[in-house]
Amino acid sequence: MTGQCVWFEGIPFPSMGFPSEHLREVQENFIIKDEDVLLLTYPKSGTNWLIETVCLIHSKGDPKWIQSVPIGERAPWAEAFRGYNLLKDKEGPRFITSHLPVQLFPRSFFKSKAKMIYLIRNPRDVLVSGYFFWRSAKLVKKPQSLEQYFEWFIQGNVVFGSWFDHTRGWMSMRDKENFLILRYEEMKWDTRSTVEKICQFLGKKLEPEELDSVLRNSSFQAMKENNMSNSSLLKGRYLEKNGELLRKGVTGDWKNYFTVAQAETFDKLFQEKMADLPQDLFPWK
Ligand code: PPS
Repeated sequence: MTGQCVWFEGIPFPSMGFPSEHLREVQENFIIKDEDVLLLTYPKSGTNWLIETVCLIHSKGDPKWIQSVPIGERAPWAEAFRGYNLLKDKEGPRFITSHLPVQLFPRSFFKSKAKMIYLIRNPRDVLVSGYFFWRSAKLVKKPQSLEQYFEWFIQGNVVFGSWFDHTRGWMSMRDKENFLILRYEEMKWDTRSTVEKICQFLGKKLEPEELDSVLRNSSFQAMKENNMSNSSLLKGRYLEKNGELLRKGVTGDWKNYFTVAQAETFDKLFQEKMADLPQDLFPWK
Protein backbone atom coordinates (compact mmCIF):
# COMPACT_ATOMS: atom_id res chain seq x y z
CA MET A 1 0.00 0.00 0.00
CA THR A 2 2.72 2.44 0.93
CA GLY A 3 4.40 2.23 -2.48
CA GLN A 4 2.55 5.30 -3.72
CA CYS A 5 2.53 7.19 -0.43
CA VAL A 6 3.95 10.47 0.79
CA TRP A 7 6.08 9.86 3.90
CA PHE A 8 6.27 12.34 6.76
CA GLU A 9 8.27 11.61 9.91
CA GLY A 10 8.06 7.89 9.25
CA ILE A 11 4.29 7.82 8.65
CA PRO A 12 2.80 7.11 5.19
CA PHE A 13 0.02 9.38 3.86
CA PRO A 14 -2.19 9.06 0.76
CA SER A 15 -0.50 10.32 -2.40
CA MET A 16 -2.92 13.19 -3.06
CA GLY A 17 -3.71 16.11 -0.76
CA PHE A 18 -1.09 15.59 1.98
CA PRO A 19 2.18 17.25 0.89
CA SER A 20 4.85 16.97 3.57
CA GLU A 21 5.46 20.74 3.84
CA HIS A 22 1.74 21.08 4.56
CA LEU A 23 1.89 18.38 7.26
CA ARG A 24 4.75 20.31 8.89
CA GLU A 25 2.70 23.53 8.74
CA VAL A 26 -0.26 21.77 10.43
CA GLN A 27 1.96 20.37 13.15
CA GLU A 28 3.81 23.60 13.90
CA ASN A 29 1.52 26.48 13.06
CA PHE A 30 -2.13 25.41 13.15
CA ILE A 31 -3.72 27.17 16.12
CA ILE A 32 -6.33 25.06 17.88
CA LYS A 33 -8.73 27.29 19.83
CA ASP A 34 -10.21 26.42 23.23
CA GLU A 35 -13.73 26.32 21.79
CA ASP A 36 -12.86 23.86 18.97
CA VAL A 37 -14.13 20.29 19.07
CA LEU A 38 -11.74 17.67 17.72
CA LEU A 39 -12.81 14.31 16.34
CA LEU A 40 -9.89 11.92 16.28
CA THR A 41 -9.77 8.40 14.86
CA TYR A 42 -7.58 5.85 13.18
CA PRO A 43 -9.03 5.40 9.65
CA LYS A 44 -12.06 3.11 9.33
CA SER A 45 -13.05 3.38 12.98
CA GLY A 46 -16.38 5.16 12.42
CA THR A 47 -15.10 8.71 11.84
CA ASN A 48 -17.96 9.74 9.58
CA TRP A 49 -20.55 8.35 11.97
CA LEU A 50 -19.04 10.39 14.79
CA ILE A 51 -19.01 13.55 12.65
CA GLU A 52 -22.66 13.04 11.66
CA THR A 53 -23.64 12.49 15.29
CA VAL A 54 -21.79 15.56 16.58
CA CYS A 55 -23.20 17.75 13.78
CA LEU A 56 -26.73 16.59 14.60
CA ILE A 57 -26.19 17.27 18.30
CA HIS A 58 -25.03 20.76 17.33
CA SER A 59 -28.18 21.36 15.24
CA LYS A 60 -30.38 19.83 17.98
CA GLY A 61 -31.46 17.01 15.69
CA ASP A 62 -32.42 19.27 12.77
CA PRO A 63 -31.12 17.43 9.66
CA LYS A 64 -30.99 20.53 7.39
CA TRP A 65 -27.25 21.08 7.90
CA ILE A 66 -26.19 17.47 7.38
CA GLN A 67 -28.40 17.22 4.30
CA SER A 68 -27.10 20.35 2.62
CA VAL A 69 -23.38 20.61 3.42
CA PRO A 70 -20.82 17.87 2.58
CA ILE A 71 -19.49 16.10 5.65
CA GLY A 72 -15.92 17.14 4.82
CA GLU A 73 -16.93 20.81 4.99
CA ARG A 74 -18.82 20.50 8.26
CA ALA A 75 -15.85 18.93 10.07
CA PRO A 76 -12.84 19.31 7.76
CA TRP A 77 -9.80 17.04 8.06
CA ALA A 78 -6.96 19.14 9.51
CA GLU A 79 -4.17 17.20 7.80
CA ALA A 80 -5.76 17.37 4.34
CA PHE A 81 -4.63 20.40 2.36
CA ARG A 82 -8.20 21.31 1.42
CA GLY A 83 -9.58 20.71 4.91
CA TYR A 84 -6.90 22.89 6.49
CA ASN A 85 -7.71 25.79 4.19
CA LEU A 86 -11.39 25.53 5.07
CA LEU A 87 -10.56 25.47 8.78
CA LYS A 88 -8.19 28.42 8.72
CA ASP A 89 -10.93 30.78 7.59
CA LYS A 90 -13.73 29.33 9.71
CA GLU A 91 -15.22 31.55 12.40
CA GLY A 92 -16.47 30.44 15.79
CA PRO A 93 -16.27 26.97 17.33
CA ARG A 94 -15.02 24.54 14.73
CA PHE A 95 -15.46 20.80 14.35
CA ILE A 96 -12.08 19.44 13.28
CA THR A 97 -11.54 15.86 12.13
CA SER A 98 -8.19 14.08 12.06
CA HIS A 99 -6.53 10.71 11.66
CA LEU A 100 -3.12 12.07 12.72
CA PRO A 101 -1.03 10.14 15.23
CA VAL A 102 -0.42 12.05 18.44
CA GLN A 103 3.19 12.99 17.60
CA LEU A 104 2.14 14.76 14.38
CA PHE A 105 -0.89 16.57 15.79
CA PRO A 106 -0.90 20.42 15.93
CA ARG A 107 1.26 21.29 18.92
CA SER A 108 -1.06 24.10 19.97
CA PHE A 109 -3.69 21.52 20.97
CA PHE A 110 -1.64 20.29 23.91
CA LYS A 111 -1.74 23.74 25.51
CA SER A 112 -5.42 24.35 24.74
CA LYS A 113 -8.67 23.44 26.46
CA ALA A 114 -10.25 22.21 23.21
CA LYS A 115 -12.29 19.04 23.67
CA MET A 116 -11.26 15.92 21.83
CA ILE A 117 -13.28 12.75 21.18
CA TYR A 118 -11.12 9.76 20.31
CA LEU A 119 -13.15 6.96 18.73
CA ILE A 120 -11.61 3.50 18.57
CA ARG A 121 -12.83 0.26 17.00
CA ASN A 122 -11.79 -3.38 17.17
CA PRO A 123 -8.68 -3.31 14.94
CA ARG A 124 -9.75 -6.59 13.32
CA ASP A 125 -12.86 -4.85 11.97
CA VAL A 126 -10.76 -1.78 11.12
CA LEU A 127 -8.56 -4.09 9.05
CA VAL A 128 -11.47 -5.66 7.14
CA SER A 129 -13.15 -2.30 6.58
CA GLY A 130 -9.84 -0.85 5.35
CA TYR A 131 -9.24 -3.74 2.99
CA PHE A 132 -12.54 -3.21 1.18
CA PHE A 133 -12.18 0.56 1.16
CA TRP A 134 -8.58 0.86 -0.05
CA ARG A 135 -9.23 -1.75 -2.73
CA SER A 136 -11.58 0.74 -4.33
CA ALA A 137 -9.66 3.92 -3.54
CA LYS A 138 -7.44 5.71 -6.04
CA LEU A 139 -4.98 7.25 -3.57
CA VAL A 140 -2.92 4.23 -2.56
CA LYS A 141 -1.54 1.02 -3.97
CA LYS A 142 -4.53 -1.31 -3.92
CA PRO A 143 -4.26 -4.54 -1.93
CA GLN A 144 -4.63 -7.59 -4.14
CA SER A 145 -6.03 -9.86 -1.42
CA LEU A 146 -7.09 -9.79 2.20
CA GLU A 147 -4.07 -11.94 2.97
CA GLN A 148 -1.78 -9.25 1.58
CA TYR A 149 -3.60 -6.43 3.40
CA PHE A 150 -3.48 -8.41 6.65
CA GLU A 151 0.32 -8.46 6.40
CA TRP A 152 0.52 -4.74 5.57
CA PHE A 153 -1.79 -3.91 8.48
CA ILE A 154 -0.01 -5.91 11.15
CA GLN A 155 3.34 -4.48 10.03
CA GLY A 156 1.93 -0.94 10.10
CA ASN A 157 2.58 -0.49 6.38
CA VAL A 158 -0.70 1.31 5.84
CA VAL A 159 -1.68 4.95 5.61
CA PHE A 160 -1.48 6.81 8.93
CA GLY A 161 0.80 4.05 10.22
CA SER A 162 0.30 1.28 12.73
CA TRP A 163 -3.06 0.96 14.52
CA PHE A 164 -1.16 -0.16 17.62
CA ASP A 165 1.12 2.90 17.68
CA HIS A 166 -1.75 5.27 16.92
CA THR A 167 -3.92 3.87 19.69
CA ARG A 168 -1.11 3.66 22.25
CA GLY A 169 -0.08 7.23 21.41
CA TRP A 170 -3.50 8.78 21.93
CA MET A 171 -4.31 6.60 24.95
CA SER A 172 -1.62 8.51 26.81
CA MET A 173 -4.16 11.38 26.93
CA ARG A 174 -6.87 9.25 28.52
CA ASP A 175 -6.86 10.86 31.97
CA LYS A 176 -7.20 14.40 30.67
CA GLU A 177 -10.49 16.19 31.33
CA ASN A 178 -10.84 17.42 27.76
CA PHE A 179 -10.40 13.91 26.25
CA LEU A 180 -13.25 11.44 25.77
CA ILE A 181 -12.66 7.91 24.53
CA LEU A 182 -15.52 6.20 22.72
CA ARG A 183 -15.71 2.79 21.12
CA TYR A 184 -17.49 2.01 17.85
CA GLU A 185 -18.82 -1.15 19.53
CA GLU A 186 -20.55 0.73 22.36
CA MET A 187 -21.91 3.20 19.82
CA LYS A 188 -23.46 0.24 17.96
CA TRP A 189 -24.71 -1.65 21.01
CA ASP A 190 -26.15 1.35 22.85
CA THR A 191 -26.25 4.33 20.53
CA ARG A 192 -28.57 6.38 22.74
CA SER A 193 -26.29 6.20 25.80
CA THR A 194 -23.27 7.05 23.66
CA VAL A 195 -25.00 10.12 22.23
CA GLU A 196 -25.94 11.16 25.77
CA LYS A 197 -22.32 10.73 26.81
CA ILE A 198 -21.19 12.97 23.93
CA CYS A 199 -23.82 15.59 24.89
CA GLN A 200 -22.61 15.60 28.46
CA PHE A 201 -18.98 15.92 27.39
CA LEU A 202 -19.79 18.82 25.07
CA GLY A 203 -22.13 20.48 27.57
CA LYS A 204 -25.18 20.16 25.31
CA LYS A 205 -28.70 19.44 26.46
CA LEU A 206 -31.19 17.84 24.07
CA GLU A 207 -34.93 17.38 24.47
CA PRO A 208 -36.07 13.75 24.06
CA GLU A 209 -37.46 14.36 20.56
CA GLU A 210 -34.22 16.10 19.52
CA LEU A 211 -32.24 13.11 20.73
CA ASP A 212 -34.56 10.79 18.76
CA SER A 213 -33.89 12.84 15.67
CA VAL A 214 -30.12 12.64 16.19
CA LEU A 215 -30.40 8.85 16.39
CA ARG A 216 -32.71 8.59 13.37
CA ASN A 217 -30.64 10.83 11.12
CA SER A 218 -27.25 9.35 12.01
CA SER A 219 -28.30 5.73 11.52
CA PHE A 220 -26.39 3.64 8.99
CA GLN A 221 -29.37 3.64 6.63
CA ALA A 222 -29.96 7.40 6.89
CA MET A 223 -26.28 8.11 6.26
CA LYS A 224 -26.21 5.73 3.33
CA GLU A 225 -29.09 7.64 1.75
CA ASN A 226 -27.60 11.08 2.47
CA ASN A 227 -25.46 12.17 -0.49
CA MET A 228 -23.69 14.71 1.73
CA SER A 229 -22.37 11.88 3.93
CA ASN A 230 -22.23 8.66 1.94
CA SER A 231 -19.03 9.25 -0.05
CA SER A 232 -20.85 9.64 -3.38
CA LEU A 233 -19.07 13.02 -3.68
CA LEU A 234 -15.69 11.23 -3.55
CA LYS A 235 -16.42 8.96 -6.49
CA GLY A 236 -14.46 9.62 -9.65
CA ARG A 237 -11.48 11.54 -8.25
CA TYR A 238 -10.75 9.53 -5.11
CA LEU A 239 -12.91 6.41 -5.22
CA GLU A 240 -13.80 3.87 -7.90
CA LYS A 241 -17.47 3.66 -8.85
CA ASN A 242 -17.96 0.56 -6.69
CA GLY A 243 -16.28 2.15 -3.63
CA GLU A 244 -18.45 2.39 -0.53
CA LEU A 245 -17.69 4.22 2.70
CA LEU A 246 -20.84 2.79 4.29
CA ARG A 247 -20.23 -0.87 3.56
CA LYS A 248 -21.87 -2.94 6.34
CA GLY A 249 -21.63 -0.93 9.55
CA VAL A 250 -21.51 -3.91 11.91
CA THR A 251 -19.28 -5.26 14.68
CA GLY A 252 -17.39 -8.53 14.43
CA ASP A 253 -17.35 -8.76 10.62
CA TRP A 254 -13.69 -9.88 10.86
CA LYS A 255 -15.00 -13.33 11.89
CA ASN A 256 -16.31 -13.74 8.34
CA TYR A 257 -12.87 -13.09 6.82
CA PHE A 258 -9.99 -14.08 9.13
CA THR A 259 -8.64 -17.62 8.95
CA VAL A 260 -8.00 -19.39 12.27
CA ALA A 261 -4.27 -18.78 11.79
CA GLN A 262 -4.80 -15.05 11.13
CA ALA A 263 -7.02 -14.76 14.21
CA GLU A 264 -4.30 -16.38 16.32
CA THR A 265 -1.56 -14.19 14.86
CA PHE A 266 -3.63 -11.12 15.55
CA ASP A 267 -4.41 -12.12 19.15
CA LYS A 268 -0.75 -12.71 19.83
CA LEU A 269 0.27 -9.38 18.36
CA PHE A 270 -2.46 -7.55 20.27
CA GLN A 271 -1.21 -9.12 23.50
CA GLU A 272 2.39 -8.18 22.74
CA LYS A 273 1.60 -4.59 21.83
CA MET A 274 -1.24 -3.69 24.20
CA ALA A 275 -0.90 -5.93 27.26
CA ASP A 276 0.28 -3.13 29.55
CA LEU A 277 -2.85 -1.02 28.93
CA PRO A 278 -6.03 -1.65 30.97
CA GLN A 279 -7.94 -4.26 28.99
CA ASP A 280 -11.31 -2.65 29.74
CA LEU A 281 -10.28 0.04 27.25
CA PHE A 282 -10.92 -2.58 24.58
CA PRO A 283 -14.37 -4.06 25.23
CA TRP A 284 -14.70 -6.14 22.06
CA LYS A 285 -14.57 -9.90 21.68
S1 PPS B 1 -12.70 6.85 7.03
O1 PPS B 1 -12.58 6.67 5.56
O2 PPS B 1 -11.47 6.44 7.70
O3 PPS B 1 -13.09 8.19 7.42
O4 PPS B 1 -13.85 5.81 7.44
P1 PPS B 1 -14.65 5.79 8.81
O5 PPS B 1 -15.80 6.70 8.71
O6 PPS B 1 -13.71 6.00 9.94
O7 PPS B 1 -15.13 4.29 8.92
C1 PPS B 1 -15.98 3.69 7.98
C2 PPS B 1 -16.69 2.56 8.71
O8 PPS B 1 -17.69 3.12 9.59
C3 PPS B 1 -18.95 2.55 9.27
N1 PPS B 1 -20.06 3.50 9.51
C4 PPS B 1 -21.11 3.24 10.30
N2 PPS B 1 -21.40 2.17 11.06
C5 PPS B 1 -22.56 2.19 11.74
N3 PPS B 1 -23.45 3.21 11.69
C6 PPS B 1 -23.19 4.31 10.93
N4 PPS B 1 -24.07 5.31 10.90
C7 PPS B 1 -21.96 4.35 10.20
N5 PPS B 1 -21.40 5.24 9.36
C8 PPS B 1 -20.23 4.71 8.95
C9 PPS B 1 -18.82 2.22 7.79
O9 PPS B 1 -19.85 1.35 7.37
C10 PPS B 1 -17.42 1.63 7.74
O10 PPS B 1 -17.35 0.33 8.31
P2 PPS B 1 -17.52 -1.02 7.47
O11 PPS B 1 -17.17 -2.12 8.43
O12 PPS B 1 -16.58 -0.96 6.32
O13 PPS B 1 -18.95 -1.07 7.04
